[in-house]
Amino acid sequence: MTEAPKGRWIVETLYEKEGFTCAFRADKVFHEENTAEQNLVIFENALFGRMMALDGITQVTERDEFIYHEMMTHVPILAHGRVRRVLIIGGGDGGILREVLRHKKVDKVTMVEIDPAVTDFCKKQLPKISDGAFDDPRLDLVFADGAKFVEETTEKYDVIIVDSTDPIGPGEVLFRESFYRAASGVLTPGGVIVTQNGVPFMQGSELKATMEKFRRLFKEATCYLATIPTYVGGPMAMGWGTDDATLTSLPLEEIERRFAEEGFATRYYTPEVHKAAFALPRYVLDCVAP
Ligand code: AAT
Repeated sequence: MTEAPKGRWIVETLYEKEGFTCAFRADKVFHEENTAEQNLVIFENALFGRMMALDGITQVTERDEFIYHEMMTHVPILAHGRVRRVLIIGGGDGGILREVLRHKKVDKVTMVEIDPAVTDFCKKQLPKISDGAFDDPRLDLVFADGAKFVEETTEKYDVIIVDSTDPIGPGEVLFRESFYRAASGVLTPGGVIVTQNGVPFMQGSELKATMEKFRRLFKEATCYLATIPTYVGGPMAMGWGTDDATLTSLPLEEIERRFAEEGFATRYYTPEVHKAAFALPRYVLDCVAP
């Protein structure tokens, strides 16, 4: 074995109990603290650029964030087609917000993040991720627990994007049936909820659990896939719940027409990728279907 290059290694903790890890060399640490909610570290890595880990789990990197943020946002918004109001749960780095705001027809975005320190330090140390999105007048930024927010709000949303941490720590409540039920109650008719649902090759039971709950709450419960290199272990599943079962079978030409009308450029999302993302391998289908 060759000797590893010197420097501090940030070791991914997500699958440590199961006997697997990977590590990122921190060439420079910009910020590290135990916030009221979690351990936060923002550092520079030679391959992935600036990145943030929470409780030892990679959350976002400058190099590959576009894949996750584009797919979590443009798939539900373009599939729905008439989105004006969006609720983001989590997403403190501002990447989902940046992509949502590219949709001209969206006139209000509520973002509910539990940890103000994430937003604060991402604005300072990872400004490329939000790219000015926090200054947009369409934004209503709320610092609160997303599960509590959906129980209490009287507002309705066309799309809910749950950009949460894994079901460990503060994100755990965002995988409970009570949260999904309350979230379904704040959707407008035909609205869509999408959720960060982990990498099914590694976290299949997590996807299975969400899908069981979604099947009890929505006419259509499925997921779609995108491969994000730093969420290691294969493609990530994005949970999909809606009462409008036509949204996943839109003709390609219709998705193309809606995307062209928006007129913005993407680096991962294309209408073909959008449609294909709902094609699921057998081992993923086994998590989705009973
Ligand atoms: N944009 C990709 C980054 C994330 S971060 C997920 C965010 O969810 C964090 O900012 C965290 O503070 C916030 N969060 C956690 N729990 C709650 C809660 N209960 N209410 C509101 N916000 C919350 C996603 C990374 C995915 C990692 C996959 N392994």
